[in-house]
Amino acid sequence: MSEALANLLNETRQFPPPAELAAGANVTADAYAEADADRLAFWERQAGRLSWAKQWDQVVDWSTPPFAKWFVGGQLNVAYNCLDRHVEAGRGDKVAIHWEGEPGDSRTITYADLHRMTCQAANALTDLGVTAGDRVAIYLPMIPEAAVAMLACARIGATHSVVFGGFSAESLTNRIQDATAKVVITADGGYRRGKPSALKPTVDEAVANCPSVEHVLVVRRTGEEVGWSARDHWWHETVEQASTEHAAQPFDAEHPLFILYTSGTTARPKGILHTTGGYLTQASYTAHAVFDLKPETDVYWCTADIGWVTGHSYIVYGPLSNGVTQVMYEGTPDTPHKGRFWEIVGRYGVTILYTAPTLIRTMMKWGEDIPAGYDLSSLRLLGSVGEPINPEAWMWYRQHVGGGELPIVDTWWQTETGAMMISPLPGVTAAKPGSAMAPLPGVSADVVDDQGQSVPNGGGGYLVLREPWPSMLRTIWGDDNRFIETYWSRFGAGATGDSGDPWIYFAGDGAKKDDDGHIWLLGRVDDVMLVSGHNISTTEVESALVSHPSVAEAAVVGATDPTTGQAIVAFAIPRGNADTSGEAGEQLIADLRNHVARTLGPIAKPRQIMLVPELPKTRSGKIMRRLLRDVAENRSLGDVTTLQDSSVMELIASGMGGGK
Ligand code: 6R9
Repeated sequence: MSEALANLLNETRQFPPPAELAAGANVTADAYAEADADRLAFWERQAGRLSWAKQWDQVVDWSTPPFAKWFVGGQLNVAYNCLDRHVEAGRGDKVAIHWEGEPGDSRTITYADLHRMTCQAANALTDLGVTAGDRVAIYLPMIPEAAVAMLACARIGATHSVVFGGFSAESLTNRIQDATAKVVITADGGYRRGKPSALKPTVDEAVANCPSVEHVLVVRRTGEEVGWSARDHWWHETVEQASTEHAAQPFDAEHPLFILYTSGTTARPKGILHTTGGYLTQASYTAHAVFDLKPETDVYWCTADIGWVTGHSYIVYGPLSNGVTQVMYEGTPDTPHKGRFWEIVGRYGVTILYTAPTLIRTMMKWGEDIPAGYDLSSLRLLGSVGEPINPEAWMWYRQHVGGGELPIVDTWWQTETGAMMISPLPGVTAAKPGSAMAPLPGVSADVVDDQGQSVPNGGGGYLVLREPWPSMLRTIWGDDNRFIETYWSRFGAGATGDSGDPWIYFAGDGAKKDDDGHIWLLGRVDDVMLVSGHNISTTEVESALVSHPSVAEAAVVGATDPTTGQAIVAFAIPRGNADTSGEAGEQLIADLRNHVARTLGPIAKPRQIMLVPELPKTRSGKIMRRLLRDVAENRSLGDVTTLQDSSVMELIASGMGGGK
């Protein structure tokens, strides 16, 4: 990465916070200074934003790295912090969730309602024999019961493992078996793309191979016919009949809160383990600081699914612990029409929107006329997460969703980090389009070279985290060795074997520091290409392509090449109005190759560009470059079970046959 081209990412635009937001921001520049002066005291103060049953004795125990303990000796209940304390403070009538189903049905759930529902679910789970430390798998659509199920587990100290509703029976089986879950919470189905999409049959198939499962709790959502067995219980016949009284017991700060499996593109999924006190501290603080949440006035909407970490930290635990009102939406952005998201923003007066670059690029492809047709004037802050956001997508988001003036927080973090780590602060940072900017207060991120040396400004390398942080993963469930091997053995003590060296967390992402020291994420390190001895990041070439007015979205891979080692092969989705037929298409491809060469230098000129209608994505919206590499190298397609739409691959492969 040190050889990254000198003229890459010469983005110079910078947007200071709107004066009004800066003047009233929850967090000011002082937070950086305070955290720099005393990092542990800073995190103690953030832990103090929560309600603890017992104060901790020690902020962090890092005596047996890389195994951390935070707020040692402290006790708290996560559900109490998300619900009871707001109700006790007289805010029970405040709306917690404006829920909208895909078919257009809706529910308004106050904090008092959510509290009652959670108490009932906690009692019902207890009746089914679930006790603290047991694991419960949750496989639900985006309905309020998903949040209730998670909070009920937290309330009784059961460890939840949410599995995204789009995963297959086999993926679900693996995850249930790995965690030896005792109960599965599911639904008959949910609505997707205008029709019911069944879940229960998948659970039946999975559970047949999971002897640990004693009970299956089923929410009725679609009303479709389902198979039934002795271990099945309807939610409305158990949970909704249970007592609404339940006293939350405090749990140890290090009590396991949840396991969440990261898919990984190749290897066996890793069960990322998060615990109670440190996780909630950082999820809650970052939601407060980065979204500038004002519980009295904001209506917040995160478009992620609860099956991903973003849904855990920024639909359930972060927003609810802050007592804010939020929107939760069940379905897809283009059902029944492509303006659905903007219609929802207008209907509920959404003030803060948190979404993913893949969504923004899809909206770009559909054209700016669509958001222009809706009233988006309630919005005051925009967020992005999940992938690097290309500068052009950032500008489009600001221009066409943010009316040319709203701040954008590009938040870098991972399932493993539990909460945001690198992001602008909306009232402080003058953000640059495409940069996550700087580590949040209390976080020490750095970019290092192959030897683990911090790179100077202008240099590129690997993103690392130098100090433990409260919401860090504690281990990989059942596999401490893999935890050490994956995250702690590339740099620092885990690499040198010298216990005098510091332990350094390897994030697996490439990154660069610009001349001002701001951080730019460059994608997973596996996605870096080596072309004629130059390291070139897929993200940079993709951003160059997307900066061309005819391109909405692009994916770039390095394909084996006899002369250059690897050659750049690009897949580009044209914008709605671009002419791509016959000769016009050939001309566009030639223009694009030249455009990249002009933007980044001749070394980055793609060998080949294909115009495609879609790109293969994981279900969480990340581009699957591994599959595109197979197409580019004419290999047979690998495992496509986690693809959003596997027919995309056939379309792309047939486009390849056309020789473009
Ligand atoms: C929260 C989440 C983690 C990986 C991470 C990185 C990519 C996430 C990003 C970003 C650039 C951002 N990523 N946010 N890359 N800029 N703002 O997505 O967790 O699903 O575990 O993925 O996503 O590559 O390492 P997870």
